[in-house]
Amino acid sequence: MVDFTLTDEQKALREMAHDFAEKEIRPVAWQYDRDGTWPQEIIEKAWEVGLMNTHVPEEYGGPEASYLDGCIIEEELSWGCSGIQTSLGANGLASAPVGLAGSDETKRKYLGMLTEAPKLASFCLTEPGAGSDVSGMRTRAVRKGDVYVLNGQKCFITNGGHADWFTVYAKTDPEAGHRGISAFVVDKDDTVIVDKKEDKMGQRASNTATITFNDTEVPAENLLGQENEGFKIAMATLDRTRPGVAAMAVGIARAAFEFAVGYSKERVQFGVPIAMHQAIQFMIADMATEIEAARLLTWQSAVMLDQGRRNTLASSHAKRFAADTAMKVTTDAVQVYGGYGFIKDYPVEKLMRDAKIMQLYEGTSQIQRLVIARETLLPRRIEEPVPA
Ligand code: COS
Repeated sequence: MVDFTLTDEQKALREMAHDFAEKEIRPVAWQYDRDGTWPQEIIEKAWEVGLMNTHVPEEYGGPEASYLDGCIIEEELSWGCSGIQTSLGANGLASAPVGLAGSDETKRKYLGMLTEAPKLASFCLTEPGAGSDVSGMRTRAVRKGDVYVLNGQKCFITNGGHADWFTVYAKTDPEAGHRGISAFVVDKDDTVIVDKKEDKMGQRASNTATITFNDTEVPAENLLGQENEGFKIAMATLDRTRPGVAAMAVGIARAAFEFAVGYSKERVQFGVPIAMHQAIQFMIADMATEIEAARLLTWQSAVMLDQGRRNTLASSHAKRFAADTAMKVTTDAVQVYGGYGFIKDYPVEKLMRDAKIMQLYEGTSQIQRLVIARETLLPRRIEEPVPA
């Protein structure tokens, strides 16, 4: 049976997340955007009420929420501010590879760190020379006795400046392309250098850093899965996190849509509120349809995960469509506001800047199309490193 109705628990969860977004995030969102303020207080409050680390299993101290529940939360918090939600949600990306391929001991230690205190972790995949082309990475991990020694640089790392540990991808066999990458959990220590805090166009309340590993020694037991299995762990991770990013894009789009609807009823031109003009009505109608469609694709990609099914295609559909929708809806919201939309005193230009990153991080809209094209034209059986 296909049922798009949320359970009473899910409705309560949505209400709780919305309430948090409205009371704790919205009142400071535009100021934090302007100043690039790190939302430490909000992180602590969100952790306290259980809006972080939602996928961590109960045995490691988490609430073990479903992927759909995660998406419901992410849409609401991102409606509040997607930059702040990026800071709140990045633990999910960093901890997914641990959940997928870590030993019980590794999970207990590192997932436990996140659930015992409001600590942060970062996912280190991208490098200055390896963005979409993951297998082009140059960070090296060399086994020396009981440790791996890591050297290299990762960039655009969310929460990098505040993380206590990192999931890091490095070449263990540089000649083997994607089959020569391994994944590790790395503790923050003196050999892990946070080089740079990026000054970004949008999502300015999130921290984005460059991280350099300088002869960083990682205990061999911190290898995730098997040696040279890192590429597949990264891909399986992104399959699991892209629905959440899609949900965030829906949240941004919904925020812009609500502002545009409200403004169109107040702003008078040619003697009537502009909502009376068909030119505006059609823009509002398209926004409404696209947001609904984006949410349905998002939920589908999450529910497939909850059912234990591989969701590579569905997750790329959702991420691509929701991100492009957020960009279009926020751009049109600025259009509805006219010249005022371009002014920082009004709320929508922030949303348009925030939306842009949705088409870039966790795989650009072009990479999602590439995945969709491959899955459509050349469907293949993909062996995951571990069961879903
Ligand atoms: N789950 C598990 N395994 C997967 C997979 C998935 N979703 N997708 C691919 N694989 C496996 C393939 O089966 C293949 O396995 P074999 O070695 O057994 O043949 C291997 O991984 C390589 O796959 P593919 O040939 O598709 O790799 P490409 O180098 O062509 O890269 C893209 C694929 C471009 C899709 C990948 O590099 C990518 O997603 N890039 C974007 C990265 C990204 O999102 N960066 C954002 C930063 S993270 S915030």
